[in-house]
Amino acid sequence: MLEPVGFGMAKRNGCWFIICFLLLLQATGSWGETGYDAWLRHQSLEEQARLAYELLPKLVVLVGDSKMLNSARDELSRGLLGMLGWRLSLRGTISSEPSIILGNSRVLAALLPQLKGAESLAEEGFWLKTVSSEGATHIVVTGATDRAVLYGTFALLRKIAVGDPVDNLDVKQNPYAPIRFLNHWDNLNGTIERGYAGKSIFWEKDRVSDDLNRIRDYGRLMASVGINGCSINNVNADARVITPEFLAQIARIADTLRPWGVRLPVSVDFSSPRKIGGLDTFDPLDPRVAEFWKTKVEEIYHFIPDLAGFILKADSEGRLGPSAYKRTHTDAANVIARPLKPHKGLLFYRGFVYDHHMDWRDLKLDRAKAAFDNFRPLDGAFEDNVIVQIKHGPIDFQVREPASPLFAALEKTSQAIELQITQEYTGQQRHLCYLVPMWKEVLDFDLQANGPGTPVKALVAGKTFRRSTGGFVAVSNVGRDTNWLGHDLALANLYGFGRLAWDPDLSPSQIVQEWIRLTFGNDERVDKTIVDLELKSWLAYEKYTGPLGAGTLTDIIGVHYGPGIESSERNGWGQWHRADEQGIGMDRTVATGTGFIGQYSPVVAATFESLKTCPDELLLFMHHVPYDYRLHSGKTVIQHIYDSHYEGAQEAAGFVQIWMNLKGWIDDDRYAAILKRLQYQAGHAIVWRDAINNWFLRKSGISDERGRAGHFPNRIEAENMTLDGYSVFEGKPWETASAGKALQVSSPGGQGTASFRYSGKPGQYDLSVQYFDQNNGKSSLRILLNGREVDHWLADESLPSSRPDGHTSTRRTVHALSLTPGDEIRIEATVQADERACIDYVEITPTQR
Ligand code: GCW
Repeated sequence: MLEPVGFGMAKRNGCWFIICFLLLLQATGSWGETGYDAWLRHQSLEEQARLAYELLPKLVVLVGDSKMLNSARDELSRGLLGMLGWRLSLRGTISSEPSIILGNSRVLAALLPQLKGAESLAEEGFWLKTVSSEGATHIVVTGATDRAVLYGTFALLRKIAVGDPVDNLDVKQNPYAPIRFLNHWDNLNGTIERGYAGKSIFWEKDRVSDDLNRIRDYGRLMASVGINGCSINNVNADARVITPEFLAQIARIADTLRPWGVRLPVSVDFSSPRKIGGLDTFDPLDPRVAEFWKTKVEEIYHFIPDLAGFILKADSEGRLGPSAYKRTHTDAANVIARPLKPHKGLLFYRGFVYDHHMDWRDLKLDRAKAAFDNFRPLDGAFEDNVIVQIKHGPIDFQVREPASPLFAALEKTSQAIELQITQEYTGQQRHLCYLVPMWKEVLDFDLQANGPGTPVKALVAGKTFRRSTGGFVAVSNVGRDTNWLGHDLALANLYGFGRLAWDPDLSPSQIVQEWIRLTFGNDERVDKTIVDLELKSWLAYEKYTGPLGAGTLTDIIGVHYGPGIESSERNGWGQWHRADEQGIGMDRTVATGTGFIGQYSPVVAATFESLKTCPDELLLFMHHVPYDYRLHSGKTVIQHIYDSHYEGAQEAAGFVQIWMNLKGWIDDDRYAAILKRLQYQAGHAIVWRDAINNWFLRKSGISDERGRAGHFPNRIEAENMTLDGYSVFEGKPWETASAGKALQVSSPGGQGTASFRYSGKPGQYDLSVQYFDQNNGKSSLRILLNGREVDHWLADESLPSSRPDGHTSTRRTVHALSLTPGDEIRIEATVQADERACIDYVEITPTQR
């Protein structure tokens, strides 16, 4: 259809009052959605689409009785009421009346012989099947377990929501892997480590949140995409979490999520025996420690009988671990895993173990090698209920990394891949970055563990080496923001993770298309526009942050958000890119470098080792090359750096234009919220572009052959304006302020004015002010043209820094100003608290028509 949402039906019916009503809603801006329902809006279908489902039975028969089955029935009722406007009748027995039958196959197969074949389903696999019985046609939603029935119900609803036919159904689906978990890095005080959408939904002031509704609704979202486990506390665990006081509270969350088929694992502190157990040791080989874990596990299962197990981060980033007693990771894992076994509990042992005090001067040291070096020698020594949970790349969720070689190196140990939905290094949900294409590349990457045909997905799911368990984990970190992740479009990552974990053979575009239809409706224009944006977003982000595998060139020892090119160097954290005057990149070759490449199987290693075959996008991850080294594309490295940053920032600016095509086609609230984020992103992409290009220009001394880097003809540096109450300061790091300098109001609580006279050609221009919106105050700013105010605003964003730097640099644009030479442009600022209304520059560009 080619009309804005809601209007087509109204016109066809000639219901002018509906049109008027919608217009009124639009005019008052109340035609909006909050994003809370995410992809489970069950929004009323267009009349035409509804017709296709007219023959669907209006009776639901629930065979069996369990919380999960009840969830399935309730969701079906809610969904069909929302989408088709029907109130379903409910019954407990199959009759000659057509019905939608929900029940697990153990019970149903006895009643319906047509369900022969259900035995081939995996534990959580479902079957949607149309059957005829006693002259009536039924739709059966079944599976081996009630959880499977729940998944099947959501699958049926999804079909209807996106307009797929549901007659003659015979759809069987098994999940690809048994483990499909989310992790949350929530602290008991309600803060979230690397969370970008408000406080914890699980915790508040050292207690489990009183509001369990939000958690229940989250459970519903998880179930709808097949997520079957969810941890609720940080892997940097607080030892108190397994004391009775907390266990009683966590049990309430377990009760809330159980009807959605979601089980809890709890993150534990390895030094718990000492911290909360009254022992003077946590040595895993000490019998008292073993006894502590045994008793603890019994106690926990008393509170939560279906606990999924524990997660353990040990010997990593300052967390205590077995090394304190010169013990191994197997000693540590097994002492906890053993008592879990009788309860079918799992121990997720994190593979993210590395030394963060490495000597950066030693060119042979390499953090990327750590996971393999630590765990490969222990393969076969773990209890079989231990899962080594491995981050997808060898470093840490950078914008581009190769697949971790450890996946192929564990043959006798179960494993899970750890992905990150929360965009720690990929724009923190202020930037759009659809990560499914990145995950997909990693999952499909053939590590050739024992010859070709061993992609990462098969390895982690336990298919390659026939492990009994394994799968997919992602760090979600949703928060209390109404729309869960802060950016409405970031929810495609949460949805996408669930769908990929269920079926990693789905394509990124299939997944996002499905998500868009569920989230915004079935309009083709909306669909195409958002698919386009989402699919471009990761590569655009990579282009303006860290191309060629150098890593996200962010402030790695700080908040991991804005540019901070040198922050990774000259410290022990090991996220080195080793850029200097001559060249850039980590030499990880076997021949001359750290030897990391040798951790891959021979064929894969050979591809990475040779400059001839190493793909450009991973070049600087694997090799150190001079700036004038020519890529396969024919460009030099340095020119690629310049070009890609301009391209990336240009694409980010284009996202705003693309989005603006949807005005009136989706609800106003989400339209405006997304527009605001995209506009911000476009401005911040310029900050990234300039910081990185200027830094490399200065470092390499090689100019941009297209003359852009370091030249900003439309820019008026703030430090060159006429100042009153403002003073100049040096940017820190220098590349995060244009020309290395910016202005701050001189006195706290004071005022400042910066002005200049326009000296260009007369015409219509957009005027952008690049300023710093710190999180420690709310300055007010205005722009005056010849004494007349043309814009004013409050610098009240909560960007992640209290200083004027690459995290807080942001821009405000006034469009279509008529300027003539000699015009006075003045910025006036009044500061509040510790923020100093810092300004970097003004840019004046012709208005695009
Ligand atoms: O990337 C790092 C994050 C830490 C996190 C750690 C981990 C929970 O910056 O915040 O700690 O990874 O995965 O353990």
